[in-house]
Amino acid sequence: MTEDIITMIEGRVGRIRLNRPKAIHALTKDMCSAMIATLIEWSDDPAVEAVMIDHAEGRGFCAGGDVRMLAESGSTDGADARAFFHEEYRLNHLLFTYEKPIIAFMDGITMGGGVGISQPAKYRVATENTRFAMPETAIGLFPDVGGGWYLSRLPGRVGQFLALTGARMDGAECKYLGLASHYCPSEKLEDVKAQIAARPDRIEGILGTAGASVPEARVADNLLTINRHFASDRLEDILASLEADESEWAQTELATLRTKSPQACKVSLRQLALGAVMTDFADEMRMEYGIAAHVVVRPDFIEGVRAVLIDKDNAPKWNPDTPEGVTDEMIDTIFAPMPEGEEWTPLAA
Ligand code: QUE
Repeated sequence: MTEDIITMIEGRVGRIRLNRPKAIHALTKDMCSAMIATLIEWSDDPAVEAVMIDHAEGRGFCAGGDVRMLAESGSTDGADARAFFHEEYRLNHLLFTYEKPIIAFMDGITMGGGVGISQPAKYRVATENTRFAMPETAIGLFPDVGGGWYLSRLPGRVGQFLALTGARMDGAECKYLGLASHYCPSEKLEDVKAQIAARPDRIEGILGTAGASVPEARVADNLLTINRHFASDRLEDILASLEADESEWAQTELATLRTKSPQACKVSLRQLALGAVMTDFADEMRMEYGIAAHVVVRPDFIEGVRAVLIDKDNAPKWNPDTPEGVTDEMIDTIFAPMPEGEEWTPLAA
């Protein structure tokens, strides 16, 4: 098994610690497999009453996934990329349906794949270090790992705003929006974890007591503006709404949106619209797997990873390079179900 995941039983709880500090604990397929194996083992182990997920050392909880590998795979046949997504989404779904309480500590960067392993937890602890985002439209991807489920269930149109712009939320904003269930200063985390390990029947009280006061959430001031400008599921409408608003906020968000992949933005809007009305999380993951399989072999993903993470010129050449260039037919193709026998399936119950 991989050394990038540390697992242990401490007191009455199981602990899963991400341990790949050189990549801000971004997830590899082996890390997902190791977490799945451990969670399955603990599911019928009476010595494990709850599971805590955090990161072992260094900054950040989890920066996402192994996107360089994904882009390399996407530039050939995409098989390794599909295998990664299949395993990662199985982990996301296992966490979502897990019978024992899970506590995720979002103490630092929590983006992409990190969101996928923290949002399904019943207890999601934010701190003053939390930097939450779904930044995938910057690399031609879309807010996967269940993003279509979580983001579409946020207040108003905040989810669409986060999906399209990749805006970062701090710990107070996460608490305000419900992305975090609790807020706790990082200096108290070690003590909180020790208390939970000793008394997992008192998680709620322990987190509540440690919580103290939450700083003000800046995003609260912009909610009405966000709801108004991001009201439509059509990218062209959102851009037109921002263009018509001369305020600094609108012009900044407009400039941000224009750097993102138009294809990725349109995919995200449809994904959230469909995810909003789903009643089974497995349906969301099945849909996302189909989207991912189509999107990884398209030019925007490979170009986005090149521009943002490899060459770091931050000058991606999107294809198509305008919202109007991305047709509904193109999006239909991306949302086409996988061929029979190639669909995503959850782990057997
Ligand atoms: C958009 C993304 C990702 C990103 C940057 C974006 C993403 C991701 C990473 C990332 C960051 C640091 C690492 C790493 C991956 O960055 O999904 O392995 O060490 O995983 O603008 O979607």
